[in-house]
Amino acid sequence: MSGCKTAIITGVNGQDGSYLAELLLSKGYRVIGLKRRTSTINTGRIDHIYISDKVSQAQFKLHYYDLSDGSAVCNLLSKYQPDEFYNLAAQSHVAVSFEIPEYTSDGIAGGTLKILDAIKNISPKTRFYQASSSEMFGDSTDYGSNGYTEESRMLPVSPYAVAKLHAHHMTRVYRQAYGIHASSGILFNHESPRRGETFVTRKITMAAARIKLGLQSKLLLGNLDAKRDWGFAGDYVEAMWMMLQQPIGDDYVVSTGKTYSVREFLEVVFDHAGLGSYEKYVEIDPRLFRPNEVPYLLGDSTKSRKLLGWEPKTSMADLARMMYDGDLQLIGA
Ligand code: NAP
Ligand code: F7E
Repeated sequence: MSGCKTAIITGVNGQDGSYLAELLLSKGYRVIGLKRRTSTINTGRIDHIYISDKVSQAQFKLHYYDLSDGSAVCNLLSKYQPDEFYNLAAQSHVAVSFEIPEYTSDGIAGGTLKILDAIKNISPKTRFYQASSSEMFGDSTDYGSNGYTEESRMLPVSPYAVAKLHAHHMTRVYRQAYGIHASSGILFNHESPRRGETFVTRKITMAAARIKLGLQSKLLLGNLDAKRDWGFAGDYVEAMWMMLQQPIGDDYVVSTGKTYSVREFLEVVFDHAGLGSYEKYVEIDPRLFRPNEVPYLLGDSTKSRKLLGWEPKTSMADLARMMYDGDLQLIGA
């Protein structure tokens, strides 16, 4: 396809990959989505794009890929010479990373390095986006009243976060050493009706919907006191794209600037569901506590707001209600 931009997205069938693919297609991009092979079909979040009459086969293509496969990246970069490359693939569950640290680390740290090095050698004009994470701040106390900034000290406390920090620094190294247009988005937690079902927000909204429909009576959870800066994934993919439209690559915090506990998220959902107090349904399961916990996350996205012109549009309460309503419809259908 000539005349339009081409973007490669790893993890295209994940939560963010699906929203980003929609955004880029709406802007006229050709999107090359990379997904790994699984024994059961895992394209539920992108099937609507794949079968849409409005999106041609040439505009949206899928290829198999794995973060461990450097030759696949080289082949795809040679074939497409993309304008932009968004690296969203990851074993993204923090608790799981304590059980499979080597796999998590190899994929995130090693996989990102493979991509950066392939861009340097094969397609150096390709602009690169790395999905960095607020988890990298860990339990660092280096934040002000508005939260962590791009300059705050990072003290990761999980294998996932250490691997993300490796990839984050490697992105900066390739930017500085080789002049690659490479950016890291330090994204704080972002959720949606497409959120994976084992993350706490979706676990809560699905359980509340099932309780409402009489299909479930209890919800087992871990630490209710952890605080997170929760935004909407649909808003956050816009910031990813904006980063790659800047004259040079850089690091950007993307967050709402408001933080709430898991307990507060529960209260909003159970109130919206008309179920009364969550305490009637929630039981604390010690198995769901992590060996290390990130107690508090609040992001200061002043730089993104000023330089990118980005703004979050969705409050935690609106997000919680959107997710519950989506689950009620899904489960009740
Ligand atoms: P997600 O829903 O878990 O999606 C991750 C994607 O990566 C999925 O498509 C998954 O495929 C794919 N993947 C996993 N391991 C892979 C491997 N070895 N090779 C190739 N693909 C692999 O995550 P998300 O919420 O969309 O997040 C997108 C990225 O942003 C991730 O890198 C995550 O770590 C990072 N991040 C997320 C948040 C957040 O709050 N959502 C915040 C900061 C950073 P399967 O479907 O086959 O598993
Ligand atoms: O946990 C607590 C848990 O798994 C949030 C990923 O997208 O955001 C995400 O990581 C909090 C933690 O997200 C349960 O202990 C209590 O304090 O939804 P989560 P996360 O660990 O913050 C960051 C930015 C990423 O980069 C990651 O990829 O909720 N919590 N009870 C629980 N968490 C889960 N999953 N399940 C529970 O039952």
